[in-house]
Amino acid sequence: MWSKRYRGALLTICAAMMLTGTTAMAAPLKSGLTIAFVPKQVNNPYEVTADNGGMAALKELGDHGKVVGPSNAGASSQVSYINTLIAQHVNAIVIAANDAHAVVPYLKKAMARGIKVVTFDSDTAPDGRQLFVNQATAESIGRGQIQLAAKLMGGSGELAILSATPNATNQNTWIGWMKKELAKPEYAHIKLVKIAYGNDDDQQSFVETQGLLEAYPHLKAIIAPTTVGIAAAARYISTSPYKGKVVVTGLGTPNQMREFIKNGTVTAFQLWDPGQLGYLAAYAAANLASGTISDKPGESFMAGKLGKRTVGADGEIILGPLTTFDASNIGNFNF
Ligand code: RAM
Repeated sequence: MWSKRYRGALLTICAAMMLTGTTAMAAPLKSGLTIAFVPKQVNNPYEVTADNGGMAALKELGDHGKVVGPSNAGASSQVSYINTLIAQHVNAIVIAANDAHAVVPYLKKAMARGIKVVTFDSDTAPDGRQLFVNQATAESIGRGQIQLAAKLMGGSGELAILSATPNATNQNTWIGWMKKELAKPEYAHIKLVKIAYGNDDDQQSFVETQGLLEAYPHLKAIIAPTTVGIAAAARYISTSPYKGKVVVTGLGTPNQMREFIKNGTVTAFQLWDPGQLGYLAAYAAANLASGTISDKPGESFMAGKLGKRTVGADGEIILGPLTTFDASNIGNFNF
């Protein structure tokens, strides 16, 4: 039997542990902060879901959230919005950058005036922000896309990539990892023939798909690592003689891809939950603006329903692993 003294000591330790736990959970966040989300473009369903996730988090926290941004993903399209947010002196800017460098001088100006800057989805050069909330590691996304495409292609044939804009930091980083994965001997029979850019514009992505199929009559697969591109490519192929012959895969939202899985144009594609990405970015920004974290690796914070998150190297915070969607699980997702 345990002695009375031993039991007493145990109780004290448990109480101390509970207290510490409670203190960590109830981080002293400021409330009433104004935090602005600047998406790549406001009319992209992926970005809308991400921003909605951010707004939901800010509501939970008692902060004021707003979304402002351009309708095209051009390199400098976000600059005027950043300038306005500086003039309004918001507490934090959460931005999916359209270019790694074009926005940096303006974000630096914001930071110099005490505005916290968090990138999410698409990063800037590291000096343009304090934290980057990344959907998954760029390596896992890039390699994962090739592994899935290779399986769908049966291990051989010509492959093309239909990307977003030529300057998109996220797509370019993923494509870099795709090339590294393709260099492995197991992909010796897969040839990357072209990288095309649909600029995250539906119509342009549709036309680029047509162009790829005309230019490469033996094309076996298209990877579109953009939700806009994959939906446009699938739509083009769904009513063409290539349906069932040319593989279309990449990164897509289940809601935009559902009909193409159903009609057999697409077998499988990948993504993460964009709503959760925005949600995590909002919590990171609120913590940064409250001073509960800075940009130091190893610092952690509570991100509401997503639990405890930790700042990694270069101020990067990772949401989680990729999900692969196909006919067996797409019904479970609604975004
Ligand atoms: C598009 C955008 C976004 C990207 C997704 C996968 O919606 O380019 O930045 O993360 O696709």
